[in-house]
Amino acid sequence: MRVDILTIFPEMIQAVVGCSILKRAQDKGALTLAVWNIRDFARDRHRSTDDYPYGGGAGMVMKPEPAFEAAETAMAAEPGRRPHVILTTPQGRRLDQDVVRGLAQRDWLMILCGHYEGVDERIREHLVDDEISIGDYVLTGGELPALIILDAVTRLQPDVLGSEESVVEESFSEDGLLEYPHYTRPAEFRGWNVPGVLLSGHHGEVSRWRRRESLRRTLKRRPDLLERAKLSAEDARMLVELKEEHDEHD
Ligand code: 9D3
Repeated sequence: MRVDILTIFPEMIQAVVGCSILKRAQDKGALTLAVWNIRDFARDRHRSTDDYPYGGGAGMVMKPEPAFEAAETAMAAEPGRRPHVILTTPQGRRLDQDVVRGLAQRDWLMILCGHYEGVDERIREHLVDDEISIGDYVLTGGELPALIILDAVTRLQPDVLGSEESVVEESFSEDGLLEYPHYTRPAEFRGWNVPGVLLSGHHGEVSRWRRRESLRRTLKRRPDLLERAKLSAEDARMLVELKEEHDEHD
């Protein structure tokens, strides 16, 4: 997959993409990343990327010319192909794993990092295909959202994750529940013991315990996920028991 990121803070992107799985994915050739400084495409004496809003009001607006010229220069690298162009903005559709899976199918993404109070509407209308928010809280700009999108789509590319990590992705997307509690050695730590069933060697009992704890945790913390989860008849029975337990403790 190719990803181009257009930003007024390229250092912020470079600081992250040289690390960890994103670095490994680039070294392996699973990810080709290009970071473009929008300011390099500003033509005026002050190299401005923003300007006052027509009609007045507070805040600045991202100018169209530098953003379009940065995007067109990046697109010229691959004539005959067009990227899926994303704007990171609080007004976008909310990122979740379904959105990530859809974006991960594309072979070329271009992410324009939103900034200032907003972008000139002509950028939205004539350059951008898709607008994405990472959640309902206020950040200082679209760079961290761009990195989050990049991280999430990169880990779904073939051969980026190790076999153990990819199993986790499968199980999350398969059933849509929160994970069960994990333990490792020692079996006793400061008087706190690992649940006996995990030491028992009874694989059937371990599986049932984990499934129950996944359901318990999802019911308590994210009941919204249960509506979309893939539940077996046994899961449904466990849920009834867990709800009864919950009610007894009221
Ligand atoms: C006064 C209205 N503000 C919107 C809540 C203006 C505004 C605040 C902060 C406009 C942009 C920003 C900077 N944030 C982003 O560019 C951004 C973002 C975010 O703040 N939260 C979640 N997802 C995203 S994606 C881009």
